[in-house]
Amino acid sequence: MSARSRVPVGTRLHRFLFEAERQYPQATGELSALLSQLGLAGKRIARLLSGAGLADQLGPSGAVNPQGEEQQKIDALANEIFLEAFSYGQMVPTVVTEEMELPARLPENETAGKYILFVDPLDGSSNLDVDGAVGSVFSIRRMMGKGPVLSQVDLLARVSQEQVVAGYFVYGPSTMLVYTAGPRAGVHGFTLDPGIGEFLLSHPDIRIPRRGRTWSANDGNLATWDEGPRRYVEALRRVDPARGRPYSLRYSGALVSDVHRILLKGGVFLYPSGTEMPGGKLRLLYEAAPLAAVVESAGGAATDGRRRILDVFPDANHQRTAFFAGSRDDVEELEAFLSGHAE
Ligand code: P6P
Repeated sequence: MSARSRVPVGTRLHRFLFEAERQYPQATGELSALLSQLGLAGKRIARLLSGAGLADQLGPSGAVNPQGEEQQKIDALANEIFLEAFSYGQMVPTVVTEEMELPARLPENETAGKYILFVDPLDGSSNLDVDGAVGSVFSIRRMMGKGPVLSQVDLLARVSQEQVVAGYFVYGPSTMLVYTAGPRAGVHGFTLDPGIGEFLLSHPDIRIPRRGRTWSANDGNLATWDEGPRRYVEALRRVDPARGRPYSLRYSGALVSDVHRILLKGGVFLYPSGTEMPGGKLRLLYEAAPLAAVVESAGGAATDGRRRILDVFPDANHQRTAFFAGSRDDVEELEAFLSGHAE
């Protein structure tokens, strides 16, 4: 029996991982250790967010992040929380984070650490001023270079190379952890019980519906999009009962929240390139790639419009990408528009 069938809803994350590792005699326990450190960061950020409005932690920090965007105070705090969570444990000597131009080095782990954490500590933080859902996105990959400093070998490797865990926290009415340890391991969702400070299994073995009824994108940018995605959305809007159309638009402006909805309910998320964002807006390494890993492990698809996101070889830590992800049939149809084979 797989671990999934062995542990019921409500099982603690630690027990779930214990049962999952029993399936693999060669398991080292490192995945459990990494997820435990990730879980600590998620819990601390959830607690931070719950009172941010009262502690004058909202609003701009006065700094600008590597993307040239105004950094929110809370972005900097969330970044520190991730760095602290991995500062020990001899696992992660290097962190590529949206909030820092260069990779952060964690000196205590430089003798033995062999994993790189790629993280967007707090995505969609501008939603916080209006108490909207936000998220953290992470991917952890095993180093191939000699380390501890991120080498070109690791930087230029395919984004899914040696990826041991990828996922996100979504901080909404509840706080959830959703992760995949690879296509064969499935996607599992855990909900934080703040009363005991534990993530409990709430969504075992998430499978994305093959087709949905919603599309998620910033409709205000439509006129600036490349032609393919624009014509696809126009098709989604047409009345076509046989195809369950028109689809409904659901867009919060926080990537994690929007993709989480698509993961559970089906449909398609689009952030295309266009005249305003020629290379797309979303970051490849710590936004698109981890979410693509989750969506694909749940049976969906994720592309940059030309190839699977997980097949992309990056050129730089903070590079951006066009991003389309969701139900397999919906993405397949979108790709026909992108390639000009559909009207
Ligand atoms: P727009 C938030 O700033 C973010 O990076 C993602 O969370 C979100 O999907 C996107 O940007 C929203 O961008 O152009 O619609 O405001």
